[in-house]
Amino acid sequence: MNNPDVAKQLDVLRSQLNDYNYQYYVLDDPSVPDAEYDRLMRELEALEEKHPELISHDSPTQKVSGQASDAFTPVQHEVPMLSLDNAFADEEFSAFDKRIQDRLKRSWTVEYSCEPKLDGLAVSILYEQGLLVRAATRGDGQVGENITNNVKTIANVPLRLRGNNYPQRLEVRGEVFMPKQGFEKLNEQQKAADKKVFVNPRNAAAGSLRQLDPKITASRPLLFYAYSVGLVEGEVEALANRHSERLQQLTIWGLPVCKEIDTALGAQQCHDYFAKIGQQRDDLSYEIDGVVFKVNDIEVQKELGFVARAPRWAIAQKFPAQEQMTKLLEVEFQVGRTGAITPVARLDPVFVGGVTVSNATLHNQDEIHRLGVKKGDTVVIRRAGDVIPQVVSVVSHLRPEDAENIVFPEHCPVCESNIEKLEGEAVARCTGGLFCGAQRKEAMKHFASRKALDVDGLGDKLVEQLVDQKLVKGPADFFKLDVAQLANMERMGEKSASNLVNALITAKTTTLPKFLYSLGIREVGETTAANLANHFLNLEALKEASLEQLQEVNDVGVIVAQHVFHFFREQHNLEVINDLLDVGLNWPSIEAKSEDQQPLNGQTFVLTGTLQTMDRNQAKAQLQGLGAKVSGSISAKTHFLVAGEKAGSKLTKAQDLGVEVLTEEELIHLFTQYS
Ligand code: I6G
Repeated sequence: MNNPDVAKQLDVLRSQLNDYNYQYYVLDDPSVPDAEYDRLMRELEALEEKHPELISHDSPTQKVSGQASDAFTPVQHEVPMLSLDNAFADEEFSAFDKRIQDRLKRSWTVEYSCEPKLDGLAVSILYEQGLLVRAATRGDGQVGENITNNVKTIANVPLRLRGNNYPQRLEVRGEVFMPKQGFEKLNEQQKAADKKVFVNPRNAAAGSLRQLDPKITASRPLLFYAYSVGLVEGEVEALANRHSERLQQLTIWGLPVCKEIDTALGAQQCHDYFAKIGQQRDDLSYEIDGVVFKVNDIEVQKELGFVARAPRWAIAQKFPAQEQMTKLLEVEFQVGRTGAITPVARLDPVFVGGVTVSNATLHNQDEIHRLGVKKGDTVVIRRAGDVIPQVVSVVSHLRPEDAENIVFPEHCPVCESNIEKLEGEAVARCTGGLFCGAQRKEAMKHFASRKALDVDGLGDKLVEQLVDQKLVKGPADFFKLDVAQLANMERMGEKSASNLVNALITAKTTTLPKFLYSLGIREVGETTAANLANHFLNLEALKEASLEQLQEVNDVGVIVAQHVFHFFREQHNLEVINDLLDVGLNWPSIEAKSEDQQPLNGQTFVLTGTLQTMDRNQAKAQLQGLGAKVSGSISAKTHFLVAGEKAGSKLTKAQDLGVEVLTEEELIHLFTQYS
């Protein structure tokens, strides 16, 4: 091939790859699987290797190249990068809205652009004639640091703008961040490699961006969302005069913008937007710490101008902080239902994530070690959403001289049995089984809980009292309680006691899956209990099952099979079961499903990507109901892969192995066919 032909082929490949990248990152609508993208990329790399003289600066292969020669050298911002004023409540936002109206001496309903405030790092990216020529940190707002080669490696940052009507010089500003999932994965890798783990996605993003070697940045899952335009030169008229439309325009030029951005008329709609984003916060794929509201009309923005270092036309309304510092006073060791010993930090109460927190989990011994935490330390506590508060780090320079080591106990703090930690397991366990008061109490709570026997009115607090007062020793004892005994308990009266006795009578008739789940066999959750019941059909057959037979059940591997097998060989577990049958626990027998009720029997499915009309658990349950086995990983034995949106490596593997791939539509079709 002569050079003009190669140049043409390179052009085609580059433009195809740029299109795919744009569809994936900006439009959120990929048209080809990742494997196809990778294949084209390899083709481009090979061709460029043969013809290095034809490599262009904006070739997709150049994202992970470049030297760090100008890394961190100062960059003067031609238009200063300002900061934002903050509001911490709706009233403060309303006051801001009123200030705007007063200043403009007009009474009108202001239109705002509403944007989630991503918890990342502000950066400026300069495009000249459409080519990315420089990227810089915000720094002090006047002078930042050059991070061009690092920013070029960010997957969704275009090296060249799309189209041709962009201004000759265009500075785009936005946030570089690390999505939550990428952050979790990176920390797992760091842990496995005995490297430093990052405290939160923001720190991970900062650490990843400030690397002298851009290859390290390239290996980190960073993304960028544009939030405004800075310097503009030439063809200024190409820019819209509403901020929200400008953002829209940036996407047409190939720049990614956060999908949750919206506009609102007046303060009330802004309050509503803030509340809505607050509710969605935990489900967003990235961390945010508030919402930025900007007057949408650019002319009005100009009229309002700036005060000190912040614009008068924008404000950041913040959520309550999710991290706070406090003192770790003491560590207690809790014993769970399966004997797992969890160290719990008792804290000087602190207001974090919207509530007062006085306890936080330290997970296990390895975590205490990893954090290097001592009693008396000042620690950073994080509470996000409904997740149990965590100790995320130690503020080491505040360590007092009398800080004490945390000693993990060798004996159970409740029953004094030995504590054992199996090779390769992070969790240490009390070996006392149901002889341990703590394990018994937790097992009894589990038995009465909603997904198990679901006894109305038998909540955790009441179970605790009944166990503490030795009125119940095993679960069968619940059914022997009378109204007088129950009426004596705290916050109980004749009426609620009598209701509870009736609820216990009703609960005696249950189902085999619920009964199995209620026994609290290790690793046997709701789904496994249902699979065991549907496979063995009755309790006797399950009790007698061998390890091999147990492993024939959907989703039951060696470990679960061992737990089930050993459970039914422990005398005291058999006594618990017999006592329950003696007090009258019963369930209707399960009929074996006929062949045509199990049309997918013998077929193995794997689910991947995001499904639009159902969640993966629903799809899994439905497939299992039709007799299919649903596995977590692809192998030559897999019959079908159901690929939802953004299916990744599993899809590639399925294609490599020649496994049939079904779309969500085809899966739904399958369900309707058999319903
Ligand atoms: O620091 C910021 C974060 C997010 C911003 C910002 C933003 O918009 C979503 N917008 C402006 C105008 C400024 N800082 C100055």
